[in-house]
Amino acid sequence: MKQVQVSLAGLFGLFVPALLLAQPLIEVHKPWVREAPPTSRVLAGYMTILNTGDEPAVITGIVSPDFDRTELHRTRIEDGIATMVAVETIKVPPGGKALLEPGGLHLMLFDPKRVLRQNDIVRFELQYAGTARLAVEAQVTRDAGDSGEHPHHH
Ligand SMILES: [Cu+2]
Repeated sequence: MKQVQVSLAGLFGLFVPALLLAQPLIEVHKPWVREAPPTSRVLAGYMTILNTGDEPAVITGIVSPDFDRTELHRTRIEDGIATMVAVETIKVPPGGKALLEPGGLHLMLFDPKRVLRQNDIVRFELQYAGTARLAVEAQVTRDAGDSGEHPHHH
């Protein structure tokens, strides 16, 4: 009897911390949206997504009040021609990062609900791990260097 109780306590001791760590921890660095002509119906967004947690993070998309529709895209170059394909998810391993940058992964932002000019702020929520969301503010700028930020190394 005594041995059973001890082993149950041992099980709980392992199980409870695992539950507490189950949520991935996501950070977004240098979010920006490329400035486009006022008549443009589609814009591109970029950022670095860091997973500082112990669990893999699966990014499933964004929701934004500033656009009718958004997708996750990847640019591919085949035979010297760049094409874009939609991707369902972006997976970020524990301790790893995903780079959303020109020529690679990016947010595709369709039908802006207002004219977005340089230095305007675009708001969106990054969706990951099923129901988790992270609020992000991205500056509209000509290129990443315009934001005056540099990558942080820790
Ligand atoms: Cu695209």
